[in-house]
Amino acid sequence: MRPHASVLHLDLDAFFASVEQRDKPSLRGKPVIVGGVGGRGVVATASYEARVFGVHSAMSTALARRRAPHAAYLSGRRAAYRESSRAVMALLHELSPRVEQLSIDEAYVDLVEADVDVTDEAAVLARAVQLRADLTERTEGLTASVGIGSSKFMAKVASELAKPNGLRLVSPGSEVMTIAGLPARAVPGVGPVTMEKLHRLGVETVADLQALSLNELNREVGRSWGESLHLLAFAQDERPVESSRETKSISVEETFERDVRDREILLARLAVQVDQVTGRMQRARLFARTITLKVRLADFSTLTRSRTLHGATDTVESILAVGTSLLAGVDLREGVRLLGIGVSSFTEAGQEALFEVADVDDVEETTARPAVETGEPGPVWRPGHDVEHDQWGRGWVQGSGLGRVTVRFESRHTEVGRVRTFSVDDPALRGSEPEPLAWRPAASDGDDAEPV
Ligand code: TTP
Ligand code: MG
Repeated sequence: MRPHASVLHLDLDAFFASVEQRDKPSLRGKPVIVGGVGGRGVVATASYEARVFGVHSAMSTALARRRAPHAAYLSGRRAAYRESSRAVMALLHELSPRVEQLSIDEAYVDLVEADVDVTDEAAVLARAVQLRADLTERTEGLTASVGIGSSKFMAKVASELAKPNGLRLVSPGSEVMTIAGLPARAVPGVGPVTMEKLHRLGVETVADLQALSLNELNREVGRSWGESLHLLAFAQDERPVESSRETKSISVEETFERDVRDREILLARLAVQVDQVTGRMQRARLFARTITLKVRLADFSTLTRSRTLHGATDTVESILAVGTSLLAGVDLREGVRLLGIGVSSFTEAGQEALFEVADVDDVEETTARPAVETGEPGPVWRPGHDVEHDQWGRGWVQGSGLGRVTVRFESRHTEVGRVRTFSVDDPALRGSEPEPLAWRPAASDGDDAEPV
């Protein structure tokens, strides 16, 4: 924990949905859901207007359609999201050289290296107000929530409390009180596995966690994690803001006080480790194909065992299953000093899947089914995608099917537009790139520099 509130966390509001509302005037103020639109699709995000109906990320689109039948369902335009993300990250780099990007719409900024006096809270707040205004201008209408605190943990909590479209600074001294009422899963590193263990101890909130003795905690979750958890419950978080580099692997390992021969104990530790690794993957929106188990035996010999899967994953279940089977091949009679698990060979495949068209035999979709799913020739008229018409100009696909495509002719800076229907092979109509931002990346901002 730092003496001043000098870590900033920024998270764009309903990011993909907000980009859609920005570019489609008719959807502003309306429920918008972005994700897989096919029968087996999953919601990537929902606008705040759609969240009122109980629609949220990772829910099946089928369930979302039952809860919010009148919402707009769009299949997503990654190029548009990437461009806005890049514009925001560039803005953060103008604020401070130390920016740690966590995902496409989220980053930490170290204000100690920014041109602001971190001992002056009013000055820090003024700088953040400016940042949010600059962001909205540069992205032509998006909003972000910003939290500032004395550690990454506090900055993240603060931005969450500020959501949506808000700013919050947690002053040094008020941290422990601020987090007390939050659910324990707000603590960094606490995933479903740890949460299950904590439930066994009757822990629901951070306050419950604060009330546990270190001994109780260690007994349930293991010593090294127990100690960190105990400190985190009192907002003691020393993690530095690390400038992002491309993430090549994510791993955790643990050295035991005494050599362990009991397979059950090792499996329990492995489960906690997998929980932490998948938490980090999910926050970075990464999916891994290679899983590596590391075991150091009592004689200091170190074994690594890897398996590469056909498809990429980010789930606790699948990574734990591989880890468990790799551990099954290790002779434990010697005793284990250190156990670790790592993942690598990252893809964004899981996220890719959100945008995939559904299987051909899915029958749910009728109006918004892209041509490719019905076996029709011609371009894919996915809902939400950009088109251009010789006479009517720029617009977006509202729906398609039965050889017809419905287009609304409007764009970022126009009034709400009119809807027209065309034959899918109308030569005057074609797919288009998203309308670019006026902002342009500096020449050196190549794609390679992006962690997501
Ligand atoms: P989030 O920041 O988690 O969500 P959000 O920006 O939509 O909403 P909030 O205002 O609560 O921050 O994720 C950022 C974007 O990442 C989101 O708009 C869509 C995408 N995403 C996925 O593709 N899959 C997911 O499972 C999640 C959670 C997000
Ligand atoms: Mg967000």
